[in-house]
Amino acid sequence: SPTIFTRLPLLGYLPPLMFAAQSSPPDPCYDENGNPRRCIPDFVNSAFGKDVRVSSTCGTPASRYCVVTEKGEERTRDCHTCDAGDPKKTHPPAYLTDLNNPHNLTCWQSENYVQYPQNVTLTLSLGKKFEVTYVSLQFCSPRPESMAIFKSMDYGKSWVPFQFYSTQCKKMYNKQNKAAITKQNEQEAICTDSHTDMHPLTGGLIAFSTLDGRPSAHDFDNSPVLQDWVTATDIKVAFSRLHTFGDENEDDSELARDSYFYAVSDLQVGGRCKCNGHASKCVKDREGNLVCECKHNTAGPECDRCKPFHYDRPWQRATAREANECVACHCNLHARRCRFNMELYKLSGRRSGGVCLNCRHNTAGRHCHYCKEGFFRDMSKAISHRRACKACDCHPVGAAGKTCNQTTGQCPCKDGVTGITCNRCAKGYQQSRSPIAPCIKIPVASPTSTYTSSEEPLDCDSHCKASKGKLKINMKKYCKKDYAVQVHVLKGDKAGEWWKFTVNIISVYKQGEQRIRRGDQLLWVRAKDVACKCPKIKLGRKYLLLGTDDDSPGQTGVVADKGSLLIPWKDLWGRRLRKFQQRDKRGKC
Ligand SMILES: *[C@@H]1O[C@H](CO)[C@@H](O)[C@H](O)[C@H]1NC(C)=O
Ligand SMILES: *[C@@H]1O[C@H](CO)[C@@H](O)[C@H](O)[C@H]1NC(C)=O
Ligand SMILES: *[C@@H]1O[C@H](CO)[C@@H](O)[C@H](O)[C@H]1NC(C)=O
Ligand SMILES: [Ca+2]
Repeated sequence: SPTIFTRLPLLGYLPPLMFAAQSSPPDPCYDENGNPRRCIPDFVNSAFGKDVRVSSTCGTPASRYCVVTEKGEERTRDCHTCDAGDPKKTHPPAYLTDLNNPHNLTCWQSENYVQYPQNVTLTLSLGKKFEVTYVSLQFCSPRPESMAIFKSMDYGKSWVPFQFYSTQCKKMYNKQNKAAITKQNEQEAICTDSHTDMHPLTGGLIAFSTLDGRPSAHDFDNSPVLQDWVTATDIKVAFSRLHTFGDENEDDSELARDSYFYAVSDLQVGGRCKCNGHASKCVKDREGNLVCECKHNTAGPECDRCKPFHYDRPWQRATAREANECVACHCNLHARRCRFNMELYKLSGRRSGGVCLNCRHNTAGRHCHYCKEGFFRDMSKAISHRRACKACDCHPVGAAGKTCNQTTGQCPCKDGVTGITCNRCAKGYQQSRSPIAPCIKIPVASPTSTYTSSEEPLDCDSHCKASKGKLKINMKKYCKKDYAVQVHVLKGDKAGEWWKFTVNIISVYKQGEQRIRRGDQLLWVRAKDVACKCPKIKLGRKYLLLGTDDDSPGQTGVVADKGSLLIPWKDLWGRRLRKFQQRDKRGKC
């Protein structure tokens, strides 16, 4: 059965204690080592000083009322005036929640004879969620015959009953008298007639204790049902039926009716500002709303969620054993936002579920813990450094992709390309004009080198097939070619896919379409042909060259290819070639 307190703590009107400016009290939300621990706001009378909306107040216009007092067996009436305009005779609703001085009771009072089915309601808005431990009313009139206490958790939009009082529970509220509360119905309001004792006739108390008789009350920390049950933003008291001592029918005179009203000297709602164990006090915010001063990285009017960027694990109410503080996401200083992922949290063994959003400074990953594509780790800096990730800067032509090795920064280079960004040709390679193969192997048959290197293109045999056995000269070969000259090879330069030799033309034995003059000329040979040694060409040597007219890659010059004859010069060939020349002129070719 609900407890009826005979004495209640006088709460909520203590003058604030003055702390010396320099001695700030320790934060109850953290222990002496700075570790978070559960903290709760002080237990207060949350009704104190608040406005109560009432549906009936005497005094407008001024009216007479009489107080019944008992002297032994005899009841006498003591009559007064209620006058809203006279400060000495007024009984406004403010007297419900003013300072409760037992030596000078101030009472709110209703109009006379607001009898069933009329009712009188008192509505109190707490301004935010509180965890209510008790609701008490101290009466100046006799206690009502029937009354109900309701609570709202949504600022008065909807109401649920907290408790009923009646001598006729079934009839008034359709409730069984003193029904048992079990684990299955812990959020059930019960009805009781235990307040009906008539003594004292005035000054009686009705106090409803929200947790009394509820099975999980001893384990409140672990009972979301009861945590919810005691939560309220608003409290409403409805006086449904006056106590008329059974005499309303006998004596329906004005005199009798003047004694029938409700009067209350003190309405208390004892509880704590609801902060879920994450705040030790509630304060007014900028808009003047009462809010928890949240700690443990929580936020919201009731510290009922994690504050931004602290989503590494789910929000939880603090318990006596565990503060359950919200934990910041681990983003290595590269992200300002994150979200919680339940899957990852479960996978981590319920340790960490935060996922960083919008990693900055070119980082990527759940914790912004590696460099994004196209960037690599600068190991000389911590991962949390703003410049921990450097751009790969892979060369647009030399690299095979834009992504470099995360640790070394090495870009993927195309064949023959080297350098961390793939910006150089490797040793033994030369730049080409091809974006596909920007560096090609320098022909090993380089005229400037000796023929020692065995590295030559793999397909030289087939490449050079047609030019085998061409070291002899005869009329037939002479006739097939467009030109025949004696050359002295002076110099050779690589030019892309070509070799550009400077040669001195000593003699001209045959002319093609292009006029070949004696003197210094350019001789063009494809790099591939040079690399395969067909023709085999060395600087400083003299050769007999027989070739065909071909467009040279330069503006001028002679072209030789694998089909050309390039034969080391022998002096005896001078006469033979003159003969071929004569025969040619006679049309023998
Ligand atoms: C009692 O309280 C009322 C209202 O606060 C005040 O006006 C009055 O002076 C008080 N009387 C005494 C005797 O303190
Ligand atoms: C009070 O009575 C009115 C009708 O007079 C009814 O509509 C209302 O629901 C009652 N309030 C409560 C809280 O019982
Ligand atoms: C990056 O380079 C390091 C060191 O050379 C090597 O061990 C690692 O496998 C490379 N990573 C990738 C993805 O190639
Ligand atoms: Ca009062």
